[in-house]
Amino acid sequence: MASTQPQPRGAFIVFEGADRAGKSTQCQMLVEHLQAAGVAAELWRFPDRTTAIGKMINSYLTSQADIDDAAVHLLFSANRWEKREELLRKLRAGTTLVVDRYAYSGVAFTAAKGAPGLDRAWCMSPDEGLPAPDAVFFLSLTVEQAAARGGYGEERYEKADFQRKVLEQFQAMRGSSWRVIDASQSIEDIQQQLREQAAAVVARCQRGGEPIK
Ligand code: T5A
Ligand code: NA
Repeated sequence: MASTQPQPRGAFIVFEGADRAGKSTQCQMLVEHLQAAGVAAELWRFPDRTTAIGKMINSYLTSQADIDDAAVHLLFSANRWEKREELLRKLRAGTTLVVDRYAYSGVAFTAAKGAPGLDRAWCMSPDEGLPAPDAVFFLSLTVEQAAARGGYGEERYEKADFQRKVLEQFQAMRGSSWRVIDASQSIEDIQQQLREQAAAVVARCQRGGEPIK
């Protein structure tokens, strides 16, 4: 009979939040902290702009290419699917993955467009079957607070009205694995809270998390 004993493995931690909430800053700091504490950990990000699909996504985000809304949504999802095997391999080998954006961004940004036929249910379907994270750290920041951070950048989605709709979509997806962190605090205060939360998730997975699928 196959063993159903939980196996020790790495933790799958995802960071989400609207643009400029501080995700990349905090992910980087958290991975360095985990590594310094002797935890095997890697920083990943989506979109992964280094792959062939990722290069198409980058052209779209920087407005060098126009791509149909449904088609680009499927590209963002495909960019996660092409990393799935490696992601599972790393987690099973005991490496904790700290991932800067994942499928929730995929759903939130496309559904926020309000395009006919591209409702949240449609947006979620291509990501069905991807591994589910052990924890989602949602960095919560209002559009006004984000704008006070020097404003949005030049990329396609970095507009206040659109970001408001993105935040509504994220709000509708909050689940039991989500931890909402007030991202208007200082970088150090946020990091301290994230370290405590991450330590608990990593320890749980090291003891033997639920099998990752
Ligand atoms: N997207 C993504 C989709 O449409 N579908 C998908 O499936 C996926 C995965 C690119 C775009 O792609 C979309 C969403 C995005 O629009 P990206 O490459 O992750 O996604 O976006 P970036 O532009 O790199 O990152 P963000 O704009 O989201 O910013 P971050 O990472 O949240 O913020 P960060 O850390 O770079 O900080 C922003 C600024 O604020 C300062 C930092 O120093 C920096 O200047 N800052 C703070 N200032 C004050 N207090 C704090 N606590 C601060 N923390 C950071
Ligand atoms: Na970022």
